[in-house]
Amino acid sequence: MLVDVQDGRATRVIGDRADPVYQGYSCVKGREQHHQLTHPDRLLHSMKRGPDGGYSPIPVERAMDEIAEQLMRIRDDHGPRAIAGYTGTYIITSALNGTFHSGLMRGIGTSMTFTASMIDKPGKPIAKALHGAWMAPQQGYIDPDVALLVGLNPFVAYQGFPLGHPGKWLSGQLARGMTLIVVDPRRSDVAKRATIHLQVRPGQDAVVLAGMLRVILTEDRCDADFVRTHATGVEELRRAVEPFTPDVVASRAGIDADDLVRAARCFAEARRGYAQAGTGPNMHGRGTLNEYLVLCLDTLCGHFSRAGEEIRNPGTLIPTVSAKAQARSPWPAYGFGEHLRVRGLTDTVAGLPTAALPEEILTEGPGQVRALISLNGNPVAAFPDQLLTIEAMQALELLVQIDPWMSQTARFAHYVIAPKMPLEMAGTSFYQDSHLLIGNGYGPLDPHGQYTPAIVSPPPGSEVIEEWEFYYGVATRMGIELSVGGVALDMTHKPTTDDLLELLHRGSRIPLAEVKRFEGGALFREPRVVIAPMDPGWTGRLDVGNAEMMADLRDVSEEVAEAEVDEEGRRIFRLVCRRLTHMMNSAGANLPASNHGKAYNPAFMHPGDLAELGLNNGDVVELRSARAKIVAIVEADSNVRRGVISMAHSFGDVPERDEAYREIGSNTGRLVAIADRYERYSGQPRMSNVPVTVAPLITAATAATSAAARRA
Ligand SMILES: Nc1nc2c(c(=O)[nH]1)N[C@H]1C(S)=C(S)[C@@H](COP(=O)(O)OP(=O)(O)OC[C@H]3O[C@@H](n4cnc5c(=O)[nH]c(N)nc54)[C@H](O)[C@@H]3O)O[C@H]1N2
Ligand SMILES: Nc1nc2c(c(=O)[nH]1)N[C@H]1C(S)=C(S)[C@@H](COP(=O)(O)OP(=O)(O)OC[C@H]3O[C@@H](n4cnc5c(=O)[nH]c(N)nc54)[C@H](O)[C@@H]3O)O[C@H]1N2
Ligand SMILES: [Mo]
Repeated sequence: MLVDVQDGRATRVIGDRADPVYQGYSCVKGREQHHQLTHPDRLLHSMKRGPDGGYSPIPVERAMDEIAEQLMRIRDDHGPRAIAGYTGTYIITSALNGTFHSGLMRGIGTSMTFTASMIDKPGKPIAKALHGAWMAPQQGYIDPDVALLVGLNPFVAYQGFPLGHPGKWLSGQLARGMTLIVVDPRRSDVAKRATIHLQVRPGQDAVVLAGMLRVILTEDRCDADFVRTHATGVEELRRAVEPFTPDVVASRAGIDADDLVRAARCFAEARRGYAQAGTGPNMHGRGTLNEYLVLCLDTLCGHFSRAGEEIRNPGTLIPTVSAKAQARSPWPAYGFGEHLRVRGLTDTVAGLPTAALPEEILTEGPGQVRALISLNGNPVAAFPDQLLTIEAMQALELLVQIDPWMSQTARFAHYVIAPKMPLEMAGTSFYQDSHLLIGNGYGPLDPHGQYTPAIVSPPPGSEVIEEWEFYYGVATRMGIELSVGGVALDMTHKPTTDDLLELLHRGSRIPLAEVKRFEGGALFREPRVVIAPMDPGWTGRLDVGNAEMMADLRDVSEEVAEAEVDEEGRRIFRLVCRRLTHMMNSAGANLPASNHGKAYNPAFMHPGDLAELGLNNGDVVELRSARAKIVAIVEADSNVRRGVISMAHSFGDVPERDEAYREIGSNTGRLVAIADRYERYSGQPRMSNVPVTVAPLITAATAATSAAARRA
């Protein structure tokens, strides 16, 4: 990005055309970020809640004194497990956040650390462990002849295509002859450009993917050599997908049988390609199975890079990866480490089940969580089952929220620590590289690295700190030693951010000092990394027939359709997740221009459904699930499948503020019940494909009249 600075203030942020990855492309949230630095609502001081519930500024050193003291007391009285940590999506504000947060938790002696990944796509790492992994990159974004996107939308959310300009990339690939297959109940931005769009009924992804696998297996369209050498479990998979004939899939998923067969053939015929699943298929209670079936598709088709090929992006600010053209057999996915006290849930390769954190706070007895340090996330806005989450936040003896805003969660916190924001801190492109390790579909195509110094100072008169400084300050007071990059920190003389970044990137493929020489970042192609051949006698295999996954498939094949009307004869709709361009989950509401005057999250519905319900665009309705109800404003969108309501999450606030739905939107997480079809691996409940009924509340016409009356 290019930032204009006048009199020490950032006045404009735009994309940098000279940047090799983004080529000038930027998203509206990035372009408007400078408005946040001086926004009147930004916290310029840390805050402490008083006995009356009101907040007043507190010097941050004193806040750290008090927090450290309370943490030590809680640990002494109840043991380290009573202290938990949570990190959310804005962890990417600094490359140092993850290291410092987990360092403090380790020092405290608790393993109760939770992340947003577990209410996102936990199925990805869990499925990978059940399936095994190729020890070199997948073909992924490099010259694919086919791309299969299951419930994700790169034009808005920037996942599913390589980092950079999504439209330019797709146009280039389509011109090369790539086939784009999209599976989505909504004709999303990316579905509009698809070669084949399977506009499925939500919640039926496993059915569709199993159907595609069945076509590929019965028509012998596998990459036979690859499968013979590197995979096992094919016969188990063949048996498990047998019930998913094209006709069964067509009737269950509400698509055309011929389209399914065509999609499967296109996918298998392509020489190179990739399949990727997004939040859609991860949030309806079968995320792990869906991710597993996606991996099986790529494995059967041999979509992996081979010996002698060069790794196009071996990472820049991470140690050099070694790559071999061989399979790593599966490894334990869950069932180890910390055992939660609820629902038999355990630690997993993706982390602890975040959906169960509120229950861990509310369940009495030894080990009960009493303190929470919440960094870069917003539980009250984003967690499934908002009402339970609120109850849990209220029950905490100590809640520390690190947030530049009095967010939904900050308003339950005992202390809110006011942080610096990205343009005020030095940083590196570390997360780009660390995301490469997640697997197919993350990170830039080419090895890009960047260091940026702080661009502006925080507003005059403010007292804001970098997130790591909070962790360092608390650790010092608790007598905990922290380390970065394996090097113990001097806990008496505070290091600088640059010192710490040096440590974090120790041993990286490109030394940080080298990256720093290129203002605005550069590509670092040398030294190149070539994929080595399989070790002699290597026996590792990818498993496409994992017993638990096959059992889950059997469950799916036996599932009976859920009711389409409730006891009172009201039609049941399916509320599905989606993202909006101007928001990043709960964040972005205070960016002035980007919401085009619409601060709420509309409930997008097909015009035919609106007509059937006697509703008009802009009418206010009540959406009711088995768990709770919210108020929403409907908006006609013919791209949404009939029977589906498409609505963004993390809007709205506590029930007391429900009346302000037009100004702050409504919280879809409130409609989610914590134990509704939750996954036994990740504990993630059904957060999409939620059954809801729709009841009219206020017509658009009445709403306009009363708004006019209010103004008058
Ligand atoms: N119903 C439903 N629920 C969902 C989803 C869904 O699709 N449907 N999606 C899920 C997904 S995928 C995710 S990842 C989670 C997200 O869950 P979270 O990560 O917990 O939620 P965010 O809203 O991303 O939290 C970001 C927080 O960072 C704060 N913040 C903003 N800027 C800064 C900054 O510069 N510094 C610091 N320190 N903080 C900052 C924001 O104010 C906000 O409080 O939500 C999940 N919840
Ligand atoms: N602008 C913007 N960008 C973001 C975010 C944001 O809030 N705003 N959030 C970030 C985060 S935390 C994440 S995790 C990523 C998520 O990135 P994506 O997963 O790409 O998220 P969405 O754009 O919501 O796309 C999900 C799609 O799934 C579809 N869908 C819903 N239910 C189903 C289903 O049952 N089956 C199928 N096949 N599809 C279904 C929806 O219609 C939607 O088009 O985006 C990130 N980027
Ligand atoms: Mo996410």
